[in-house]
Amino acid sequence: MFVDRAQINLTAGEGGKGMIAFRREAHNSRGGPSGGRGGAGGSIYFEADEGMATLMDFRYQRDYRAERGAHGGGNNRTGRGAEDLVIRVPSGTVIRDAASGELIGDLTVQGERVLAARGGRGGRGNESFASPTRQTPDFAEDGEPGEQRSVVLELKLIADVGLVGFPNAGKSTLLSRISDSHPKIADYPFTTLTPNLGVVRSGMDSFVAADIPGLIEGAHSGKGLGLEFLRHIERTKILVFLLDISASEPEEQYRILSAELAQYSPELERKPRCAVFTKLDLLPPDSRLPKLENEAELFLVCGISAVSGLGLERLVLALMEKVARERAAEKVT
Ligand SMILES: Nc1nc2c(ncn2[C@@H]2O[C@H](COP(=O)(O)OP(=O)(O)OP(=O)(O)O)[C@@H](O)[C@H]2O)c(=O)[nH]1
Ligand SMILES: [Mg+2]
Repeated sequence: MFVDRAQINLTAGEGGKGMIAFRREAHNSRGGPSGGRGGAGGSIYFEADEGMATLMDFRYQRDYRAERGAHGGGNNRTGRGAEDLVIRVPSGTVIRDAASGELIGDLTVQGERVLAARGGRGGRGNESFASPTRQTPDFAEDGEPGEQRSVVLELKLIADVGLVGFPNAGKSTLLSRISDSHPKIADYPFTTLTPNLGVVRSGMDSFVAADIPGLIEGAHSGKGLGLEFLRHIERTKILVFLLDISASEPEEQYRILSAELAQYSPELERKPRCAVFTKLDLLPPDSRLPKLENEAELFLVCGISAVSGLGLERLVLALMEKVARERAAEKVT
């Protein structure tokens, strides 16, 4: 459900044949050899295109071929190399060899390119085979065949909303309560080892939320599991900071998380964000929520209990509305 997938076949271009030719000379019907080399066959590349959203096109067209190189000519002329074939795929596409599973590329940034099937080299013409002992070689090479392989394309769904928080803050629990995803939940830190995605629905609308492994102080420099996964939230529209109200100093958690994200990338710092205090059921009813620094920058501060369900509906509605607004703003620009 979360992954768009397609398998396609690539055949890079064959190299052009080497030429067999001889110079014409008045006194000699067979002058020196002059057959040129064949041109290289076209290679096949994949290129990330942020304008594409799905791998649908690849369901309809499965075979991709690059052109062959031109044959070599007389007078030592090398055949023209064929043009490369560039296949555009949505950013976020991972490309693997279908047979071996080998990773060929993981294209994330607009315009990023990877070579997937190399074109064959052109064959040598007979001129290349001349030597003092073999002055009139009457043979040439064929071009090399182009590389041929099947590849699997996988597009990871990009989340609209990223859930960030310390280990054990209740990120996976929240995701499991509001989406169709069933992440592992446990009362020890670092339960989540790789990001989970879930589709959150309300009425006709939906958004995708990602629960990433817990962050700790120093995450931007590689501490804990955080660093590798921060890149998964780089493309979300909004960030939700989950703060465990039963832990000591939840406002301090916010300050640390905020600083970590800022140090990782200014891009993350600019995203609209909200703060959600979790595990409200562990406090006496009517307890006040702690004050956060720069609270005015948050589009929402609220409390929830994933156990009792308190505040979940309101949170989902607020996120849905914010996501819709961000989507609309993106269309305008
Ligand atoms: N009482 C109570 N416990 C909760 C609530 N939400 C989560 N928990 C508990 O808190 C613990 C951690 O929850 P997780 O959802 O696994 O936390 P996480 O943030 O995903 O943790 P990591 O994956 O380790 O980063 C579990 O034992 C949950 O049952 C809540 O609203 N109330
Ligand atoms: Mg988790």
